[in-house]
Amino acid sequence: MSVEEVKDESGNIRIIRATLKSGSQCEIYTFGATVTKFTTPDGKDLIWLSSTAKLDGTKAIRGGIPLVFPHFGQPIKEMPQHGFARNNTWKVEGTEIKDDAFQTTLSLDQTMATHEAWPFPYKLELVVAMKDNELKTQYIVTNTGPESFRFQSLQHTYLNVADISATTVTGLMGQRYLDKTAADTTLLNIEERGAADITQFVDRVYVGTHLNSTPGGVLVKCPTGKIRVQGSATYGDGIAMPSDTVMWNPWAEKAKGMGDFDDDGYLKMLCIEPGLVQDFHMLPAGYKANLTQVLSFL
Ligand code: TA6
Repeated sequence: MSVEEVKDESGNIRIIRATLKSGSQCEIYTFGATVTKFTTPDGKDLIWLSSTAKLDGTKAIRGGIPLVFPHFGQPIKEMPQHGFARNNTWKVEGTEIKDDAFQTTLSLDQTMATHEAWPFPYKLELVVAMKDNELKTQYIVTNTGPESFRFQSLQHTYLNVADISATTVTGLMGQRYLDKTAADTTLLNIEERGAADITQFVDRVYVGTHLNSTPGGVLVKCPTGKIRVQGSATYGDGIAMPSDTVMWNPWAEKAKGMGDFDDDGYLKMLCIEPGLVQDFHMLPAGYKANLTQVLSFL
């Protein structure tokens, strides 16, 4: 097993690469604390990364698991889409590796990144824990200031499904969702399909899914294999709270319209994104909100 830290000319860590004894690998850019790779012992790439993604810090990385905070989309017009967590360099707090497990923690706070439209003291932490066939990412928001603030957070996970036409998603039947492609994006629809397929542009927020309450989470069956996505959230000292799940595939036209998204990338990826995004959440002074994702290769 090994941990490689790629540093810039100032000696700051830019990339962390870890390999377990089994051969499982993960890669994390300190820019945005963006996980860009997770491969299993038999070489299955679970994470999709656009070949045209900017990896030089000039914009958020297209692919991997970008982190959204303090808003999802652009409800605060003065702030960039999806906030500032994904386009700033985080600090590596610590790393440990054993034969069969790797863990690292990265952090960001208001002394490193903030915005006048959202001027609150905060701390973000991303705890990445890799085992042979599992990648757990805990995304923790802490209000370190004297007053409550409102926020949204999300793990914008790009899965490598290899072929979207041979991909189905199970575990969402009966869940209510907002359809951002519809004329009325405020309507709550019901997912009626046991095994949802993706055959066009899809952008929807399944609300209150609290994925770890779904038996076995959401299961993505695709040529890469069976990928389980479990999302859950706790508040304060571990009070379970409902979390949401975003499903997104831009499809052909929108993929072509993004300079950092491979034109045919929509055929190989699907975003399944655990988040706290249906609306803003209030976080009192001193409180934490922990949004956890567990990616498992079954
Ligand atoms: O994944 C949901 C979403 O909000 C989509 O509406 C789309 O905008 C996507 O995020 C990508 O956003 P980005 O700013 O990374 O291009």
